[in-house]
Amino acid sequence: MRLTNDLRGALKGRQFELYFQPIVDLASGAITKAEALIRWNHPQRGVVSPLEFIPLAEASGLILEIGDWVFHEAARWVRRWRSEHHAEFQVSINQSPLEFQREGDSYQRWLRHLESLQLPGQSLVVEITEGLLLDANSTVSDKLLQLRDAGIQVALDDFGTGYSSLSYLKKFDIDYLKIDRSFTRNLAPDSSDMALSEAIIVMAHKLGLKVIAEGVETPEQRDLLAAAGCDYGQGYLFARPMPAEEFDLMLRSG
Ligand code: G
Ligand code: G
Ligand code: MN
Ligand code: NA
Repeated sequence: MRLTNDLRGALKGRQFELYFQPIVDLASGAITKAEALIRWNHPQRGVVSPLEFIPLAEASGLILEIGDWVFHEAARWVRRWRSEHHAEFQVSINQSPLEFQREGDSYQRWLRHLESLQLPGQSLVVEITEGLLLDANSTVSDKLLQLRDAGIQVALDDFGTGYSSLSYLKKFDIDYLKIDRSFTRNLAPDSSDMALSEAIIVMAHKLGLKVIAEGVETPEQRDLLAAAGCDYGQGYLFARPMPAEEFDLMLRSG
């Protein structure tokens, strides 16, 4: 397929760009984290969504190189933001199920790279989806342990959309739950989505996890989440995903 062919040249051609979206501490309003989101600036088609090219990258095996590129870019920027903005700043990166289950010593190499930058593992969070944990095989458990050994944290993305079994939450060491934006969208006092969000937050806290609400678009949603004890918010209310330089300027301007 032509797009897959183009994808092969995209890394060398420097056509990928890492965007960042702020994650806000709801109690203080401070930006203490960011999610890294990849973009492909295709020379003819313009911006291609990861929803379109990540599956192609997985099918062709290119996902491994792309994932490494994302990691290196994320590490470069989090180093800067930890030294210039907030000492505990974290950047989260997304890993698709196939990518997460890839063979090899990737986290060992990542850890060595972080060490060379004098960054602790806690600078990074890896976002995975709950489906991966539901039918967790030994590769998945092993990868989670490797991350843990490296000090890299783990977030469960799109939480609440997938499965009803929650037993994996006690089985695996997870640091963050990201409440899916389908819950945030219809938040209102006494709504069922409000009840579900509150229940997720209480459960997460009892298990020692922090909660990030995705898709926060209005001050009302932010206030309801904050009142429910949600730790962090992310969404268009605060900012859309933006190029790293722009994100850097935003942090500098306070
Ligand atoms: O930012 P946007 O809405 O375009 O992201 C669309 C989807 O692509 C999201 O599900 C997101 O998790 C995924 N995605 C974004 N960046 C990356 C990445 O670097 N690697 C992987 N595997 N998925 C990503
Ligand atoms: O699957 P994942 O949660 O990684 O994807 C994050 C996606 O959500 C990104 O594509 C990002 O662009 C999108 N996004 C971020 N904030 C908002 C928001 O407030 N509203 C909507 N509709 N999408 C958002
Ligand atoms: Mn995500
Ligand atoms: Na999500």
